[in-house]
Amino acid sequence: MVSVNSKKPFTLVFTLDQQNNKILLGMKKRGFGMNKFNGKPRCHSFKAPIPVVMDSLYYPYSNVGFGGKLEPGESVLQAAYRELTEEAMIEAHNMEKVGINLFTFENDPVALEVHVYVVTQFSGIPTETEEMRPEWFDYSKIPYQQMWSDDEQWLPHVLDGKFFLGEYHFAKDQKTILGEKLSLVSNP
Ligand code: 6OG
Repeated sequence: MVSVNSKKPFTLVFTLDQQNNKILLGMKKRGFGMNKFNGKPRCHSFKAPIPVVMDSLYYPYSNVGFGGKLEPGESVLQAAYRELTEEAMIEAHNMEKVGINLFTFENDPVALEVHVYVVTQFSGIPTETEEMRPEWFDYSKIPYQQMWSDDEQWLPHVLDGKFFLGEYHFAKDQKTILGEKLSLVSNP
């Protein structure tokens, strides 16, 4: 879809309470995706907070999953466990890979390769950290308007038990999707 010079790996973890159909999101308080709810991903080259040119009606908050970049010598899976503990203060007992997103941005040769995981068993109580404020949401009330624009397209399939491969090319405003491709795989 777009030519990139390099890909940087990130993790993004969604913790699910499958008995009650709830998903744990984090209000990101700083960094890339600040004021979005996320499962949690991160990128080195975008550490600076997004300037306030963001449309505050469109992104009043940033709700995200939990995750981030890899530390030296760390595998993607190890990073996923570590990030969830660092950001939500819980310890995952399982970690299932449910998809991969490749994010590219207008005029940026660096792509983000975000590995998405689901956790269904954990110990501890989600607790606010310097970076994130965790909150449980019903599957039917996920605040997509406060999340990255791509989430609404692939996250429902994750909740439906599918494995996905996504590619999203963003405009400079970091919310307009200029190009996209989503493939679903039932049994990878
Ligand atoms: P730090 O910068 O705090 O973590 N991330 C994205 N997540 C979604 N759903 N869509 C995007 O569209 C994203 N771009 C980045 C990956 C960055 C976190 O944000 C995620 C990381 O978990 C562009 O290290």
